[in-house]
Amino acid sequence: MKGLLLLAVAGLAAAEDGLNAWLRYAPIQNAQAFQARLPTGLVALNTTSGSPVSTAARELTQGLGGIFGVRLAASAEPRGRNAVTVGTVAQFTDANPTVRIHIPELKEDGFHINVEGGSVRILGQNERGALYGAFHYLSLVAQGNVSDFSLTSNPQAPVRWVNQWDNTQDGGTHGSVERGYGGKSVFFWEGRIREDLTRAGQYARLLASIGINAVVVNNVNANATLLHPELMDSLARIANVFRPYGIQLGFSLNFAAPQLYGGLSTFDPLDKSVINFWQNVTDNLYARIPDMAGYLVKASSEGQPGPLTYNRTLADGANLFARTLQKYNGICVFRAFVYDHRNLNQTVDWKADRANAAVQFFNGLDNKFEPNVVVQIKYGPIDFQVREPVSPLFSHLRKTSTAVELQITQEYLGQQAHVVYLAPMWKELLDFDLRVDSKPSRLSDILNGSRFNTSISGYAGVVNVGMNTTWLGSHLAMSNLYAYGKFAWSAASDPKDILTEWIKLTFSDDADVLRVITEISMQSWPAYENYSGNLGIQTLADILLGHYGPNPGSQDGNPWGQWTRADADTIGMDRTVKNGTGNAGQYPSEIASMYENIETTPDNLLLWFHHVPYTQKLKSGKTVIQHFYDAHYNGSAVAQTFPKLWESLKGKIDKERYEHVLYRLVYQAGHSLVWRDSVNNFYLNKSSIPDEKGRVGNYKYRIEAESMDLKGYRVYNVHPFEAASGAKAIVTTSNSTQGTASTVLGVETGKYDLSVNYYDQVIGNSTWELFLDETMVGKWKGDQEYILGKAGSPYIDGQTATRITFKGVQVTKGSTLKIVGTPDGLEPAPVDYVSVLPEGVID
Ligand code: GCW
Repeated sequence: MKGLLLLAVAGLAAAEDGLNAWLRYAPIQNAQAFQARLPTGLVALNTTSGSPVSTAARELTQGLGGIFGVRLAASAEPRGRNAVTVGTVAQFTDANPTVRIHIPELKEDGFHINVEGGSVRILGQNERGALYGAFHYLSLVAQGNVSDFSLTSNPQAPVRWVNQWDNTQDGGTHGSVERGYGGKSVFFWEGRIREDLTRAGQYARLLASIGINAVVVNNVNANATLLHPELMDSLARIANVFRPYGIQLGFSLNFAAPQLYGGLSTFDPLDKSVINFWQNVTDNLYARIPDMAGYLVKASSEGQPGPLTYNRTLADGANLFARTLQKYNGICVFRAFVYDHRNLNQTVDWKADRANAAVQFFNGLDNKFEPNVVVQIKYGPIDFQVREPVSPLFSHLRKTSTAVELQITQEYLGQQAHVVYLAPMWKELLDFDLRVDSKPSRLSDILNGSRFNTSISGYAGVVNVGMNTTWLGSHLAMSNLYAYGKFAWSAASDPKDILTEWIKLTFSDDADVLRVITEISMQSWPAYENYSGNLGIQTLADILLGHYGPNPGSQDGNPWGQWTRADADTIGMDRTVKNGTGNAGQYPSEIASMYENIETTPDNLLLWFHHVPYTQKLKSGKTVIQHFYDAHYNGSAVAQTFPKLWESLKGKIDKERYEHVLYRLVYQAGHSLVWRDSVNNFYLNKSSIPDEKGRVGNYKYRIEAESMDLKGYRVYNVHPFEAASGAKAIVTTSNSTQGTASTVLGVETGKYDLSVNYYDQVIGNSTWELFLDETMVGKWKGDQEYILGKAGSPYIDGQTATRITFKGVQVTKGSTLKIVGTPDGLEPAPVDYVSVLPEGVID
């Protein structure tokens, strides 16, 4: 114990792999000083193995043991003086018929905690609530809060789900987890459910600790074969692993399963045989998993089958499943992400708009849904972009329960290779007042059911963890999962407070650790927005490939409808009623008129709602184009500060996590420059309007690889052109030829930072060596695909462009800089440029 404490005080926590995330139960500073105020006994009001209350008891034992070195002994005394008592209110009353306790009203899953010295009472409205209470208590004491208190906490909404986009098979276009950056599925492998579900259980534990009550385990792009009886049996094994944590299993359905799997000639939702098919499926699932949460359905969306195939409505589709679930109290969550990705044509139709789709498809259906249907709506009208207005559909469905779909996996937001703390964005969305019927109508009040009096509304988070011990692929990304749980429990949560809590639990309460991680995280979303797409233009990622690196041109000219309509003079989507797609008119009148007018549209959504000249003046007085240039410079400049900030924590974070995070922050700093230059050069090229500050297109510290003396390397025209400085890179002349690029340096003798921008494709692991005259400065491999979980690309493009920097290198005037590239597999050791930077300069 003493040893442990010393370790904690010195801040030298042992190496950690992230598996326990915020549930580390690490010793805290001064733990010994709290001993007198801690319970020594434990009263579990239900000791049945597998019950959430027994799980709570186990956590309490483990937690108090880890944090304080206390050994809780099972106490026989039902009131538990100097003990922690955990169970439901009813269990407590049964065990103590003569004792009267006053507890404020508890809602389903709510809990009450009362701490008086070492006597601690944790009572839930149900067993799940008791478990939540235990986790809450442990979180407080793990943060050093052992004073007397009494608190009651109720969730704002009953639906607090997570969605996993896990495929049954690895491979294909999306691998084991669609848009997952943390490794393979924790549930499925080779078409079956994993034999070893340890990680599924650990996941359930993490989720329970933040109040999540259901997990949809398979991708919304669902595989019908999961309906095989043997696989249903195995699904029940997952449910068994979840149950002790109060987590229910949810299941995604393939709308065409009656045909694909059941051998019927139709999947028409009104067809009798189809109805029977689904009832049978539901009966079979509930026979195995009596407490199943329900279904999640993606239908008539992105090529997925659905009711529209038979000219039936979305309500017909949702009700089909909802009715089969009613006798089991299950719910059918039906996604609103419905649009036509095949026929939208921006060239022929100025009014075509994917953002309009959801309201159009759900038009007239508000009173048509069965009561156990929840419509799950992505926060914005398009698709998880860095900035979107709240989806107008939330103001149209007033008799139907709705859930907001948030995305924890950072699909368009850096794929966990960039730090982007999302809670501030969610907070803005949840606080947004839609002014339905000119009355206060905050999104959060629609979701908690109070605004429209709906009973099963709530939250859905697309999480996509994987087998990686970091869960999401990056330690810092886990603050997003933590924050998601907190927001699903209470939208009144504060992003910064959540972060503070998470840092204390995940790392330590050291003042520097708190300051640095807070600073990085709180700046990360604005910085990312600035370098990836601002003024509401969307994240300008490659939308046809990985949704990751910059490719502004990929937004337009295809039916996916994530258009910018950028041409030589103008940019932005005209979504006004008077002249555009009419999308602004889908909002309640006060909001509609705000977005209809340029003057009242906030600058950060200007290009979402308006099509304007590049010279349009913003409220700041800047033009749109100059704002672009400046924002991309500012955002990437902020990202440059992250590695240095993090380095100040050396010795205060265990080595394993320290190195892991540093690697990513250095990568992010480099890739943010790729973003900056790609986007800025793309719009410079389009608009021909120069940057007032002369930066865009002028890089005085750079030596373009294509201008060096090349042997075994040749010049390569990069597509899209803006993914390379000067539109060109170099590649080896064959995939077995070593290439050399050299140049004589004209800079004055002194210390410089040498940055090499190169491309790391997924088709090989080339080696690069950098020399100054005959001295090697550094050698590295193109192995990022094994380290960063982001989507890989086989191309030389904005997804693979990356940078390595060697700091403080002594350079002599007239010396020769040489890069030697050794190709591997199909990767031709590509190089874009070298920057010879006076120390402190980044470009
Ligand atoms: O954002 C898109 C993703 C798809 C995803 C789809 C959806 C599961 O690129 O990978 O499919 O949204 O939400 O259904």
